[in-house]
Amino acid sequence: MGPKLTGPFSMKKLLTLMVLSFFIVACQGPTPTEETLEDIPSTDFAPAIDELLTGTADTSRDDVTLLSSSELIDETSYGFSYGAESAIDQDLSTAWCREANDLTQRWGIDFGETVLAGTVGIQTGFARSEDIFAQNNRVKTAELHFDGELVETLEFEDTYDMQFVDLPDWPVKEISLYITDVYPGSKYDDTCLSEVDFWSDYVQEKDADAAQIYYIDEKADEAIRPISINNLMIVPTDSLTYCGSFNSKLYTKDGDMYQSTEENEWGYNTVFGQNTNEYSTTDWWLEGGLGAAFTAKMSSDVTEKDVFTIRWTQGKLADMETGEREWSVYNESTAYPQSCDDGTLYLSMEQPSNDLPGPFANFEVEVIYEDDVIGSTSFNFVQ
Ligand SMILES: [Ca+2]
Repeated sequence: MGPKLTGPFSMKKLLTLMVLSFFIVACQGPTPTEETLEDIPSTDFAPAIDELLTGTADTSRDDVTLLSSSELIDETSYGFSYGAESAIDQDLSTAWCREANDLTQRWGIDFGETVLAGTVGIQTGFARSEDIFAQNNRVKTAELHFDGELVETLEFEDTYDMQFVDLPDWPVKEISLYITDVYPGSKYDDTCLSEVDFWSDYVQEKDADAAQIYYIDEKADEAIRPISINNLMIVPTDSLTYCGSFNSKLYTKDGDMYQSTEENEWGYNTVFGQNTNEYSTTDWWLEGGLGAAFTAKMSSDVTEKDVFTIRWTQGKLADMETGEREWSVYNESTAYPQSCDDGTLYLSMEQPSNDLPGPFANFEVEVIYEDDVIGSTSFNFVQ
């Protein structure tokens, strides 16, 4: 049985076996048992440092030092991190991304000890999804450096699959990749590396499918995604027809529908929200408490699996003189986007029918994704 270089105990075994070899050659004596070998002090036979190599699997991801020439700054409010550590977190949705004007384009790792690096699995772009991958640059060629010396130039295929490279079988403490060419993104000029993985089982087994399955099963649901919504509106339920479209000539009153007029019998015009915190005066009239629905067109990054929370708030008129209102949340519900024939996604939900606020109540709807309010709209009555 050969030494398996997987930990301190194995190291001991390695030493043990080296000692064993020495004795077999030098002494021609009987083969010692494992128990007697354990008693032999190893200090007399200390091997050179390079003979104490461990595989990178013995080196914790937490103990390595990462090096990068630059890191893209996230200028959105979504919370992306493009740091070098995003390339070793077993998560295809995160990536090290260099600044666009970075000419060095280096990502490196210092293991803190001399190792045999074995196989590395590289996801050559921003791999949160295949679409995002294609929209951003993918690494085409990169110089591989061992401890500051050029080893070879790696050439990658333009594929979403994780690609595997058998690294040279010699001791190394610090490995760097210098990106020298890319396949251009269809939409963006960002160059990213989602993974440079020395550790995972699927890397050792060179199994790109397993890498993908691990991502989908363990990480994809938690991925930060740039979810946004537009055309967020509150409309009368009766007017809502299909996938966010509605009949703009109808309004509701006492459960009946009417053709809209510029001014209803009480002299109210309707105001309802369109986009966040914006209002537009239209022909609509919506009786407080009856059949309000909201509808929102979702960004292309949303899927039917995304879960949103819809929070309805009412602001009852507390003081007719001052117009002061009392705001309170009266419902929160879970909602999923619906897929429409034209390929778009819509999110819509009718106002819950219980505990309806009466006339002269304002409404507000907030759309919440992973605890963040990502959009809101409201309507009120104007006298
Ligand atoms: Ca990652």
